[in-house]
Amino acid sequence: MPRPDVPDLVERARRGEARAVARLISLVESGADSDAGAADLRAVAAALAPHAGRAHVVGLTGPPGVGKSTSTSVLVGALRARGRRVGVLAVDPSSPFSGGALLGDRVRMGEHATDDGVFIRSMATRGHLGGLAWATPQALRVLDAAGCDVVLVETVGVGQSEIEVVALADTTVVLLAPGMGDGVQAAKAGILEIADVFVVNKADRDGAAQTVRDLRHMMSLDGGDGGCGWQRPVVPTVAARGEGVDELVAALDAHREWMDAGGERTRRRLARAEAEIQAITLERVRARIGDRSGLPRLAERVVAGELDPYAAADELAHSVTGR
Ligand SMILES: Nc1nc2c(ncn2[C@@H]2O[C@H](COP(=O)(O)OP(=O)(O)O)[C@@H](O)[C@H]2O)c(=O)[nH]1
Ligand SMILES: [Mg+2]
Repeated sequence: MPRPDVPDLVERARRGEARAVARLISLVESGADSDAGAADLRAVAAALAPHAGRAHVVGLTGPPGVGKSTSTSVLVGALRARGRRVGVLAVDPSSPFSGGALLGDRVRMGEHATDDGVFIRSMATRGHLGGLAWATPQALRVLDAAGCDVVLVETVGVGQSEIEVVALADTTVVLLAPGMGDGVQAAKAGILEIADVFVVNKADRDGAAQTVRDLRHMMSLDGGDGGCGWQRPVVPTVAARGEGVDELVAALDAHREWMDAGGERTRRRLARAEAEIQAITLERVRARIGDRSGLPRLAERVVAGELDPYAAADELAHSVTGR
């Protein structure tokens, strides 16, 4: 297969050409598949570097079924109505598919499919450990460079992905619904700390008002801001009917303004870049250990009592870094 002309693709993506955007995201997704894929990924990363950093990246997380996809879809509508260009990344670490959309999401997003101010993409990890960690930031850069004002990242709120969405987003929205992941459960799951904005979706259901009160009470106990100066709002919504979406957009805009005013957005981006560099480096070290280190021989010497594991680690580190 001929190698893609990456600078040309980036140029076309910057003009908003949907096919070029899709192709670039495919390239970063397949970066782990082969040496050629890795070379393309690096070429894309290099070509995008000067063009990213403008979009407001909003992560939406929460338990399955809480209404993340529905909320994402109504947010797209509300943001488009304000004239903003919107990107959507649906990130599902458990999905066996890649490149294609999750069917439900595609159906719901159908109304936006013909709007050239919207780019929608589903991503999966294909079981690659840490796959999300490197592919998703690059996909975000593609959407950013393509002129998206806002990029919405929907992540299944289970296990590590909650943490990963924080590493990706400028603003993290945690969705809860009455009867599933109420305030107390959420506190146990450690989901409260990561939120910049809370949404209590399914506000048409019994118990929603109580969940909103519980959360607001919890926020008031720690001053609401975890000492950082941002009062974390709790927004009730009925995403299925589009209710509360204007309040949610207002909360997202307010958070972005607060971040820009105090330098928080830059701090978060620096932390994110550090995490990304670290992930890439660790991945590289791991690959070298697998490829051509003397690990099996070192293990034999540890088992034989000739070497302790710390000394063995020193030798291994020396052999993989060349220092
Ligand atoms: N009653 C009610 N149902 C909703 C609301 N928002 C979404 N749903 C429904 O909840 C189900 C799960 O929604 P979905 O957006 O797929 O959740 P996700 O798994 O978090 O992405 C769907 O059947 C939605 O139609 C809401 O505000 N009220
Ligand atoms: Mg969903």
